[in-house]
Amino acid sequence: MIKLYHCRDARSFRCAWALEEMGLSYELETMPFPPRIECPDYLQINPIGTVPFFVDGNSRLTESVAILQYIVERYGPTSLTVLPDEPDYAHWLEWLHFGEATLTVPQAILLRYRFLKPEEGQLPGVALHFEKIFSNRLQAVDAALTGKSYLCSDRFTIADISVGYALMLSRVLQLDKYFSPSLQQYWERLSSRPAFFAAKHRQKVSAQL
Ligand SMILES: N[C@@H](CCC(=O)N[C@@H](CS)C(=O)NCC(=O)O)C(=O)O
Repeated sequence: MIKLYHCRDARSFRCAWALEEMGLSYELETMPFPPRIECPDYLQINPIGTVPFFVDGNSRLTESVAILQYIVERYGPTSLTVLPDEPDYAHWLEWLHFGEATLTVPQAILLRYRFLKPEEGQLPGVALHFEKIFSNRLQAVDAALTGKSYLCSDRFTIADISVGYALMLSRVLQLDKYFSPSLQQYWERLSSRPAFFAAKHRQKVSAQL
């Protein structure tokens, strides 16, 4: 049985969303954030204290995008992946990793220095700097979507989950003011998927256990 350690709306949401898209059964453990402080026993499970932590038999992963790749490759075939012999393969790999490395990392820094730290630890200048970096990078997503419903291969794939999570976090961080009308439509397209709703519902139920 797959087990996913999670915190509400953290990067582990990407993994829950993909598991729901694939229709796989899994156990979800939703912990208060940040787990390494709120659940010190969690460090016995994942010494770096982050979520996601994903367990499937002897396989253990802590990187949300690696987990997306694991899920589609281990449990496919599925249209959620793009194969090396498809024309959009390189483009797909780029967006898959862009979602975390290029979009979510500046968001996480902004979150830390604008919202999470106690007030005396906040660094408004650093947060603003990363807000500008993020809004600039968002324009690349907008450009890639010109004339398209999804980022790659004319279909929904895990690249959309990777980037879609950054759009979801943008709303929490009040960065959705940078969404163009077409980016807003893309976000609405992604977030109206039944699997997106199912993952949201699972995390809500799991947090109450
Ligand atoms: N690159 C990793 C980042 C994992 C990560 O930093 N997760 C955050 C939550 S979104 C976390 O656990 N932060 C808690 C902490 O650093 O203590 C991924 O994509 O999964």
